[in-house]
Amino acid sequence: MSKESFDDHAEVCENGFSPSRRGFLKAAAAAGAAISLSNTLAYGAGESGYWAKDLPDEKLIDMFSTILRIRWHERTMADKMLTDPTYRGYNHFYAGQEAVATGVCAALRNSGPFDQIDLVYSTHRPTGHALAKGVDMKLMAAENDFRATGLNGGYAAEMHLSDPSVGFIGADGMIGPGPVIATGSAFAFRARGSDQVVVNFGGDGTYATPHFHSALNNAALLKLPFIYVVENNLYHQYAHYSFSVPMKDIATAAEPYGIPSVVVDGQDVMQVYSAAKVAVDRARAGEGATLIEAKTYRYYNHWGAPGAKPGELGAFGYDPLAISSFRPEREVRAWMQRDPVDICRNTLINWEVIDQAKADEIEATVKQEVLDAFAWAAEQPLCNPEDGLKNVFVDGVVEARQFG
Ligand SMILES: Cc1ncc(C[n+]2csc(CCOP(=O)(O)OP(=O)(O)O)c2C)c(N)n1
Ligand SMILES: [Mg+2]
Repeated sequence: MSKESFDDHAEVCENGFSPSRRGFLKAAAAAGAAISLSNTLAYGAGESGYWAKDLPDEKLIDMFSTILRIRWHERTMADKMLTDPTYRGYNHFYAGQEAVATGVCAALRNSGPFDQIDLVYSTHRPTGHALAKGVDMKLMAAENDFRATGLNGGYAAEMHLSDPSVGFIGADGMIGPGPVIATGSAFAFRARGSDQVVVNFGGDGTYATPHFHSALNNAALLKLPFIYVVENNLYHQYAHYSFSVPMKDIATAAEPYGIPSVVVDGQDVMQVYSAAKVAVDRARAGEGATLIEAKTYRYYNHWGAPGAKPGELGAFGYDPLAISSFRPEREVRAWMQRDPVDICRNTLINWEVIDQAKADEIEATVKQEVLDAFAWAAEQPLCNPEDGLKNVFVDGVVEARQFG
């Protein structure tokens, strides 16, 4: 960042510690323009979505179905929270961000033996990542409602979901430490000579943690097969990201570490897939880490469904959990105009992969699958709260181990 553009931003901050969004974005745009993009990842002759055009029709349809599966899972769960007093589940909803998880996971190896599949480390907002990585929806729905037959016996729920069988190492309620653990896995792959790849998803809120920088530093020093996907949805909890990030594009943070980075439109699954494919190919080839920043937006409030109405997508207006109304309703509606479901559907129709009738048919099938998953989960036995610590501690003595 040039001194002038840094000063621009500093000036905005001086006009009261809380720069207005508009002021911040104006200064950040100037800063962004001054940033050298020499390390920006070149993907497909500069054409966004380039690599996706090579995909077989079935794979593209599969990506559309995944976006829809996430969308209807989130909507159905939000409606359950709003209307069913017996429902225990809760979630940090991922609706609006579906194209990010879908595009990234479509570029990964998601099935096969555990020593061959790629790993995903998720966040406190994990249900989209889980479904995109291949976690069974029924088992996840049961888990989120604390059912004994759920994915993790009903003891994990949303913020501790995990399914190693598909390489979904898990959700993580702590903001920050995930990427450091993820680089540990990437180091193990490198040490073993495996071509597996590790993806860490993190929000814009992770930038200001030491773990973000430690992970990038280690990934660069050790040339790890590691991809950090920053999902910049503009807010952490109820604060705009300008409160903790001094530049417009978090992707530029990779530059001092010598790691290539790219900013993608997180609402366009083809762009996300193409960037992820380039990053995965680099990592598998032993060329090291990549940082991808996906600009995106969440349609619901930070947690749960305050401000939402049953049957309607998104949450508007005042969030009683926030100190004040933290985002303008107009902003939510503007982002909903660039909806990842619509963008993917229109692309597939333009590419003559499907027509509108086929798109409707796929959506109807997905909706039914989601309803079936929630209906199945509701019939499952509940877990025993008394057994909550059963799988937390090991019985007996654990011998110290050292690998030679
Ligand atoms: C170490 C730690 N500090 C604070 C919190 C509380 N917290 C939960 S989510 C969140 C914000 C996360 O923002 P971001 O990374 O942008 O992800 P998003 O919620 O936007 O997906 C915070 C501060 C936490 N879970 N862990
Ligand atoms: Mg965020």
